[in-house]
Amino acid sequence: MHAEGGQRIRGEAAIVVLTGAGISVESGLPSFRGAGGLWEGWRLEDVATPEAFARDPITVQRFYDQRRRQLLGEDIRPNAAHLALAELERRWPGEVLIVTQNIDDLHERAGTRNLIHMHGELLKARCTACAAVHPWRSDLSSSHRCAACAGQNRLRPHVVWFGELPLEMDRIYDALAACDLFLAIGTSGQVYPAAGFVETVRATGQAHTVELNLEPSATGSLFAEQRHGPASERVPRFVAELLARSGS
Ligand code: BJW
Repeated sequence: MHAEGGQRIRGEAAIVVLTGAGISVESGLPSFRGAGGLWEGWRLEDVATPEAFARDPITVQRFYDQRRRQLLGEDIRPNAAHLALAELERRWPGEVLIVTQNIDDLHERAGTRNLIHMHGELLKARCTACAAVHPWRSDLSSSHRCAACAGQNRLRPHVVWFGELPLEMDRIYDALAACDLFLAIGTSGQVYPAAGFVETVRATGQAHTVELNLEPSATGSLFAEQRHGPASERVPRFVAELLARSGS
């Protein structure tokens, strides 16, 4: 760990970890941007905005149906990076909060408990009439009814599209203001407000900031420390260093 920031990180330190699509790539789920990314073959405006859903709900539902089926496939499981973060939460004496932009459930499957899905969850559906949120593991269609209000053709994926407010922002900003270590893992730094978290943390002047990503992200230069390489290698190594430091 970088000497300057690392020295401040003791066992009681509060840690906030932001994760993005890159942490799930080695589990078999594609990231959004770049070659082979999810947006290849789809136009962002056609699948990830409320306007797109209003205009063409069938196409949007199909995009999320495909991803839900993929996520529930037998070959998809948490990788060493998800497991290392769950171990960090179990063993670290201070507070550890994972804030994920991902809508998959791989952090939960790895055993993480203190978790915020700021962009929602693929395995849930939300009623556009009464706002009830339901667990959902199958395809979504206009024939489904909301179990709470019985409205038909009202269910949408429980995800946050462009132009919508991410979830639990008050809790996230409170945690960012109070943390001693901020880690960003597998995110391109192109989507706000998550891309701005590193600046929020730096404004407090307290926390050490670390980026763990395959390559430098759009906001990489704002971090005090950067380590590049695949998450399944970088994250377990970083967590092992932290745990060794705390004596846990
Ligand atoms: C690896 C790896 C490996 C690969 N190991 N690493 C102009 C300026 C600023 C903001 C705006 C603006 N115009 C509009 C906005 C706001 C807009 C925005 O940011 N737009 C940008 C495009 C400019 N944001 C919003 O609208 C948000 N809402 C909002 O701002 O509300 C107002 C507000 C105000 C104040 C406070 C709070 C709110 C909502 C954003 C919703 C984003 N939704 C999506 C879809 C969710 C559902 C779904 O999954 O389909 O969220 S878009 C998509 O991008 C998804 C992701 O969560 C998000 C971020 O992507 P991520 O995770 O970074 O993935 P990638 O693919 O981009 O990067 C992966 C990285 O991993 C890469 O760097 C790889 O190198 C790396 N990698 N393999 C380690 N093995």
